Amino acid sequence: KSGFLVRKVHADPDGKRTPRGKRGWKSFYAMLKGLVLYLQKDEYRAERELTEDDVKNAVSIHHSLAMRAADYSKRPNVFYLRTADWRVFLFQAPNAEQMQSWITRINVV
Ligand code: I3P
Repeated sequence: KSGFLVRKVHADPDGKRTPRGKRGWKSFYAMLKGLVLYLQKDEYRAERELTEDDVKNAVSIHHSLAMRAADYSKRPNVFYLRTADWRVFLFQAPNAEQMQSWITRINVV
């Protein structure tokens, strides 16, 4: 599965609140491959090799949980991703259908 997602980092490993200045929304082209969610900052290019940033931004979804961010009302179609090391991301999908599709695909693996 792949598509555009806008990401906000809410908590760093061990659930520590991500500090000010690092909490902004950023747009990515996301690709779910196996147990890894790759987030590419630049325009999507299938042939491209992974950059250092791609590796840094990749998220392991092994033992993670995705759920609709019912308590977040500033933007529509937002879901939480809580990872096994207790990081928390918010991701905004382009529409409700895409949001549900990402949640389902992340939780099924
Ligand atoms: C953050 C940025 C986010 C905002 C966040 C700010 O600033 O403005 O958009 O979240 O508020 O800290 P920075 O880019 O300097 O990190 P919202 O869009 O959800 O308001 P927060 O600290 O209350 O999460």
